Amino acid sequence: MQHLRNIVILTGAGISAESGIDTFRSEGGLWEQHRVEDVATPEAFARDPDLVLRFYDMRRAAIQTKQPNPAHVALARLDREWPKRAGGEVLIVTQNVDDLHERGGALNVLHMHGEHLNAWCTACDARHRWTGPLIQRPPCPSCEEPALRPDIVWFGEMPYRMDDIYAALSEADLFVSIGTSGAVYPAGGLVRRARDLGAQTLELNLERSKGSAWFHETRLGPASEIVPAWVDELLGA
Ligand code: BJW
Repeated sequence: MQHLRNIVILTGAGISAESGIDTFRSEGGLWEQHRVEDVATPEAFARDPDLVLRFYDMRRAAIQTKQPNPAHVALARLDREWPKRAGGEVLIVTQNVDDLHERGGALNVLHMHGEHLNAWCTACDARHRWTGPLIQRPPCPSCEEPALRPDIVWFGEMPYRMDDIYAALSEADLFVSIGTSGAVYPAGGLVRRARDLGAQTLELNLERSKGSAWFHETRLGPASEIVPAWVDELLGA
């Protein structure tokens, strides 16, 4: 195998499941009988903004009561130690909108689907850290218009920083996917692109994902166990 330097890690809801945050496509993945696909769209927001704002207010409050688990902490350790060990870089590309990677200590985190703890002003385009509710239409701290929405990438919207993600993939020696079903694009297609560009590909998940055939290797189990074991292996512990 080629010398490993740069690692791109894609994470999904499965890495936060053992912190008590529901995944999207599990049994408990419904909210008031709505599928995520029916709430997380600009059309749903235009049709029934109170429903969508309540959904996100509830989840914004909930994630602040959750804690990072051993999988988040292990990736943070890899993020800090790998550059010293191998002279390469680690980039954690997360589909998750919680802040558990950061609270676990990770430094290089790219939130491709946005962040719960940000609000985006549709009047002046400013983004502000936001921990409270939006349902009462608070004014934007920059322009004072009551035009804040969750800073979340909804279906039909462009995920953030795709150019940076594709640039990192083109330099990657290893692409690792953790706790994602591969059901949502373009995230679900990153493994194929990474492989086409010559990276080794590894899947760590509870069960095989939709794109499982694209991975050179799959390891199955709960993230809190298999992620720390993989990081220990890589760092030679
Ligand atoms: C464990 C575990 C444990 C459990 N340990 N593992 C038809 C075909 C193809 C594409 C499309 C199509 N029609 C429309 C599209 C595009 C659309 C799309 O993909 N739709 C699909 C439904 C088909 N995508 C978009 O619209 C995106 N934008 C876009 O495409 O723009 C155009 C573009 C084109 C080309 C380049 C670039 C752009 C935007 C997608 C936005 C997604 N937003 C959401 C909601 C926001 C967050 C929120 O509200 O909270 O993001 S959807 C939701 O799904 C969320 C997640 O980030 C995302 C992915 O889910 P994830 O993380 O994979 O979770 P699950 O639940 O699916 O899987 C959990 C996994 O964990 C499972 O495998 C479990 O086994 C595992 N697990 N416990 C380890 N303990």
